Amino acid sequence: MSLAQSPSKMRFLLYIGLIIAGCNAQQKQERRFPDDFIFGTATASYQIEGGWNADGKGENIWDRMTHTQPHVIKDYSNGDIAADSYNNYKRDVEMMRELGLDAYRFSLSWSRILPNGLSYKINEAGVTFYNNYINEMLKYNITPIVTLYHWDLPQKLQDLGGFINPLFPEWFEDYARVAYENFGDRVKHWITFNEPREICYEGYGWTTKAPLLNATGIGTYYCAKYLLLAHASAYKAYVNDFKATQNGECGITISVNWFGPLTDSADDEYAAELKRQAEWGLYANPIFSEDGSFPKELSEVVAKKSLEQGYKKSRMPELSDEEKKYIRGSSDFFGVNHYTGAYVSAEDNKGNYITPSLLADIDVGSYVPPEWLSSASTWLKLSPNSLYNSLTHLHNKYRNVKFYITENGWSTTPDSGLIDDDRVLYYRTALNTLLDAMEAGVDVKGYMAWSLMDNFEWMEGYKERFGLYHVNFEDPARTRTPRKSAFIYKQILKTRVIDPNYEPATLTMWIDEGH
Ligand code: GBH
Repeated sequence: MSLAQSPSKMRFLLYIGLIIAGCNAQQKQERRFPDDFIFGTATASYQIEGGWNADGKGENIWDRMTHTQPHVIKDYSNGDIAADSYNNYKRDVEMMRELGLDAYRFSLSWSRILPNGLSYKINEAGVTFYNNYINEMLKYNITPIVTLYHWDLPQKLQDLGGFINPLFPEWFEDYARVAYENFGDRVKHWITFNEPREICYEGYGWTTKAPLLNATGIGTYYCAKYLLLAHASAYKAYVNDFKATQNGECGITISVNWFGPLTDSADDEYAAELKRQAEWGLYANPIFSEDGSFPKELSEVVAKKSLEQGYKKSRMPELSDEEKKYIRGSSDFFGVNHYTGAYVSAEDNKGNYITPSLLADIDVGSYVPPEWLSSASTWLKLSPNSLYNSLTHLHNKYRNVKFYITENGWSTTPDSGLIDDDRVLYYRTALNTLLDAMEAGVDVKGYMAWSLMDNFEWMEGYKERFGLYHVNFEDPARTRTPRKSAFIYKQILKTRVIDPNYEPATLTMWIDEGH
């Protein structure tokens, strides 16, 4: 008798099938983000606000650079108007409600609040703008997460040497206090700096960010030292004078891409370790490690090469025991900006370096498999598991640290339309490996997608788009339109589950009840 002729056997198999399906569903159910996990999106002041000289705002290093050297920006553009969030902030918050965000990470423009950078003169209109923005979020239960510094240093402070001036920590602490005093009754999550590597290496040690200092070999290391002291000063100011009454937390955000060895040879392992130390260990080690020093192997190679090059002492400054103690432990959380990864080799694909620099100091090569999916940005590929590898590595290295993913995202070209399936694939992949990391025991409290909307992408101008919402920069109203990825992200937030098959029925947005 065949199966089809036996109804009872059929019923039995069907029943077993249902149990298996049920177990699978249950397993899927377990791959949930916890209810108290914070989902948000991130932006930065210069990239979205515009209003570059509105209502008393002072000039910053991006205003100065884009106005005096427009050719350094790919499309000769600037952030004078950007997405005009200075005037569109209510629409921004409406988008947050459409997505159902728990939180929104944005940064304060230092020179909008303190036009000269110094705290003796407060621009009240700037304070009012941020009060309005924050209050509008709070009206709808959206938690503000505030970055004090996302690259737009007041020009007056740059004129005095910026991060390389030993007074920098004092200036930054004074500014941080103004922010805590004015917004700390409502803001409970503070991030001092966004991406020290991009500030110090790209801005001071190279020419891929303002102020294009190109002080190769020295700028990066001195900037790192004073940035860390400034971070610690702002952290201590919060802990000593605000935390008891305001009850918030304060940390730092560091860019952590994953660098693993190309082969398992000892040389490649060492090369990868050097690369990680140069990329983020330089900034993370003094804060999160137990000994509080600059990373060992990196310090050794810089010292060795400096002597070989005829310097009397290492180009990397020391941290005194007192300074180490001051910096160590100065963060309530580790904010991770993660985008991609690469393999590192001791021998292959190395650069040809003429002058001393951070890259010449480590002198390693990197390799990106050609099959990794490419975005609109040359540096950004979909590297499978790189978020998982980064988080588990940091978790093992710096014990008991709690993490937020403060940025993660994907770029498309300006003309690529609203159907952004690559971005959808990127987010689903990243969020799945984030769940893997959490299941492996990494304490991650939240995740911010970069970015809420298209914005001024630094040296790339408006040529690369990271938004869940498309922004029409040709339109004076800077109209914002959700991409497909916005609907996918919304669904993940709502269900706390990544459904690989979910497709939005329409690309028309709405606000759910209660948002
Ligand atoms: C983040 O940096 C920033 O915090 C954010 O403001 C930015 O919009 C976002 O990424 C997207 O780029 O072109 O080869 O010179 C991420 C780290 C470091 C990635 C600089 C791009 C340029 C490499 N970024 N890097 S290259």
